Amino acid sequence: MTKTFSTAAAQETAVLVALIHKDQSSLQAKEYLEELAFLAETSGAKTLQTFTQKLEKPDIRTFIGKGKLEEITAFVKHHKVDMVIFDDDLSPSQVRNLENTLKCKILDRSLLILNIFSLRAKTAQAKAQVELAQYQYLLPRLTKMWTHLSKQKGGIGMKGPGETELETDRRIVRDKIALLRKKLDKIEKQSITQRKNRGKMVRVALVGYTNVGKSTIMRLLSKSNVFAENKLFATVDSTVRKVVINEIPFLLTDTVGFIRKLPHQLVECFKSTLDEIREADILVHVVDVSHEYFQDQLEIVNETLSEIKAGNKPTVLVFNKIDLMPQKPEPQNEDEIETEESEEHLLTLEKLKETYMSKQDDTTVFISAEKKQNIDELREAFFYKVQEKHFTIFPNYLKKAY
Ligand SMILES: Nc1nc2c(ncn2[C@@H]2O[C@H](COP(=O)(O)OP(=O)(O)OP(=O)(O)O)[C@@H](O)[C@H]2O)c(=O)[nH]1
Ligand SMILES: [Mg+2]
Repeated sequence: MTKTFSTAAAQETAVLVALIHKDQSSLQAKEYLEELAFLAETSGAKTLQTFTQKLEKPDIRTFIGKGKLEEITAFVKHHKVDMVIFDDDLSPSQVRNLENTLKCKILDRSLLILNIFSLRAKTAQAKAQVELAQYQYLLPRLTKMWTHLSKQKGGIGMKGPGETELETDRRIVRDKIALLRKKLDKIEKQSITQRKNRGKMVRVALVGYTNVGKSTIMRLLSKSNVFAENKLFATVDSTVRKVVINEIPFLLTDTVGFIRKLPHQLVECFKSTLDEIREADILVHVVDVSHEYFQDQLEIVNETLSEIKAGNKPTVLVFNKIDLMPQKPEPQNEDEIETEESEEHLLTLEKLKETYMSKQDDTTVFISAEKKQNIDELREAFFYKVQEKHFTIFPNYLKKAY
């Protein structure tokens, strides 16, 4: 299993590792590693090789077994690999032991995600939130060995707080955490006031897995210049815009994307950003229907929404990127018999529409934000959902047709 991505001159190199066990099939491990490679790429690292190992449970000392570790060590040495990234969280002692053997940077999925967030955060609030999460991640790992290695190696996973603080003791990190908490409390108070000042307007939040097209939809509907790109976590700060559809105004919020195994430190630190979702009247759950594992992503988003107590809200389910779906083949001539292959094609858009539109209670729309397909239907769905809520806030308001 080798994955190669476009190379830049001084790009750091990475090797990825995942386990296969009773709760994680080889197919899932493959899927997670593909995503981990995308995370590494977003961070600026080139994946040279991926390794998997069947193990009932992670080795308490080195996460992977002895033989596999030897195999990876030989690869790392031969290719002068900069870092080994594990798909699951490692304990501080596992990191130490692995560093001793592999003699390169050891990262786990959480650290990689934290690193991307720290590169992306723009507002003072997002910056402080990420910094707090990084310090909390760091605190239990603050050991002499880690300090020693981190001082030698810069780059991915070693930036942000810690580079100098690592040399000092835990108390300084704890003080930093307390300070950041205070700073965040202050910002939080300001944003609560801001949110109150927004008046009674209906509030809609775009939610979904990372890279599904939330910001692209935001840009389309609010005609604003929200940042979108084909990388994970393009958005980590939430943006609010006023949108008017058929004379009904509402507030639309673009939010941070979700991902599986989202570091718990981040969820906790992003509380106020997630409040935008919790306090929304309506959720617009965006799904990248062209993604091989979109159903898993949909479930992960639903689980995360429940975890942050934002499940059970009126929702518009938007299946985006339909332009990337295989189309139903046009029959060449009338007598053409359906082959197995064309049957398979039927599991495309048509089948999906049938399944989801009949099954879900929520409003479901299939669009392409990029190619502007079905956008009228999207506006209509927004309009009816917003109107319902608007009606409860302003009872004298007369219902309109779209
Ligand atoms: N082909 C195609 N690409 C799309 C569509 N919608 C968005 N994209 C692309 O998908 C990528 C991600 O879009 P974003 O709008 O940044 O996605 P996001 O959900 O905001 O992502 P995060 O902020 O990272 O969570 C970008 O490269 C978009 O151009 C679509 O309908 N079709
Ligand atoms: Mg975005």
